[in-house]
Amino acid sequence: MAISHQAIYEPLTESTAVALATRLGLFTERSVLRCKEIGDGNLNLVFHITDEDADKGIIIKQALPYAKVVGESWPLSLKRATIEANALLAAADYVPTLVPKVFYSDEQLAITVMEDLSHLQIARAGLIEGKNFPLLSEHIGTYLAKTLFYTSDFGIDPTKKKLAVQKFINPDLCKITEDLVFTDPFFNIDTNSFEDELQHDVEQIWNDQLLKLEVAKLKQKFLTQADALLHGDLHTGSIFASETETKVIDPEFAYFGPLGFDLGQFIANLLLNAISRDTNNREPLYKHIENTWDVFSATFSQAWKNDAVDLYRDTEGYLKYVLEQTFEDSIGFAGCEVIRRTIGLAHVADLDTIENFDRKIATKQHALRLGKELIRDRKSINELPTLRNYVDKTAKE
Ligand code: SR1
Ligand code: MG
Repeated sequence: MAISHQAIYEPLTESTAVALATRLGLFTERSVLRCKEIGDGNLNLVFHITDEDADKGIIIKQALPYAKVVGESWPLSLKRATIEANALLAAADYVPTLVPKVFYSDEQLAITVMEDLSHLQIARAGLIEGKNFPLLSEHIGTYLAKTLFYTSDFGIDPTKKKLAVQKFINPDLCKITEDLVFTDPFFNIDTNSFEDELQHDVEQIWNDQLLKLEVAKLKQKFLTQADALLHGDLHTGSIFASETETKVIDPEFAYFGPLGFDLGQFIANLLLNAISRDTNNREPLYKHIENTWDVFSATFSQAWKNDAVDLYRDTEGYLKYVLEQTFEDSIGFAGCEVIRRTIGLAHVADLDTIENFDRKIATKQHALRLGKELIRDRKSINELPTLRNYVDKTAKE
């Protein structure tokens, strides 16, 4: 469905966004609409349109033809809006309560119109305030298990899967991750951004050939291993949450990639929040990390038992092998994410908003040591409860 097949791309303003919402019939003729551009991410415009009398709202998200965080010098394909709308629709097939409803999308205008989630809070912001969102890991473990299993060759016919791989080819956004997560932080490249006080720690990373070999292996998986349809950017800023609800948003980085990647990014962002807290407030984060895996592996195993399409499904040891490899990879990916969120282009507020400067630098040094250990030791970390020991053992030099 398109507004007009001749629609020509131009960035919306608050008033053209309202006109579009009215034209789409999403509000009544008599509605008095308010609109605010609320995009605080790195890439897109996000308009929140409300009809206060009817207590109703929508979100219109529009991709810009460049990365907002850098400016027009960094062009980006508008196709990511279609990828995002399609990824939300695909996830809704398996976890309809865990993603926003999509009302409309338009490829030419690069827009997605979706459910207003403003009654929820971005999980990262809430975690920084000290909230713990008790159902977060139950929901994300379920989201991951179902979206990953049912888009993989374990859950769908391999011919259908190859067609889906084609639909989600997403080179521009993958390139951002290839550079910003897997490459730039490990080399002296000018996208990196860190305090002078971290120069020595960062140079240690740039000079650590064994570490770089392990990151190269993880990058190779990201480049080549088309296991399942990933969210592709599953940090805590891509999740809306409350005490009772969780919604995964923003899958514009979606593509077919390795099973452990989304898990790793989610775990990493929980770890980053954990180390930003006092030691006695970290337990809820550790519990969330452990529960994410427990729910993921139980739900994935159940889906395998009920719905696996491959004749090898009953072969002793195969499911165990898949889960073990996913676990190991997720720990390595988590290590890369922890490092890039500390010294790369795109930081996290969990670390950057620590007010005391010395504590901020010490926490970032802790993050770098933790990230390195996760990458190096990912084969021997075989249970998530062990992660808290890694957080403790890397707390001090
Ligand atoms: C230029 S985009 C920077 C980062 O923001 C997105 O949310 C992704 O995490 C990306 O790496
Ligand atoms: Mg995003």
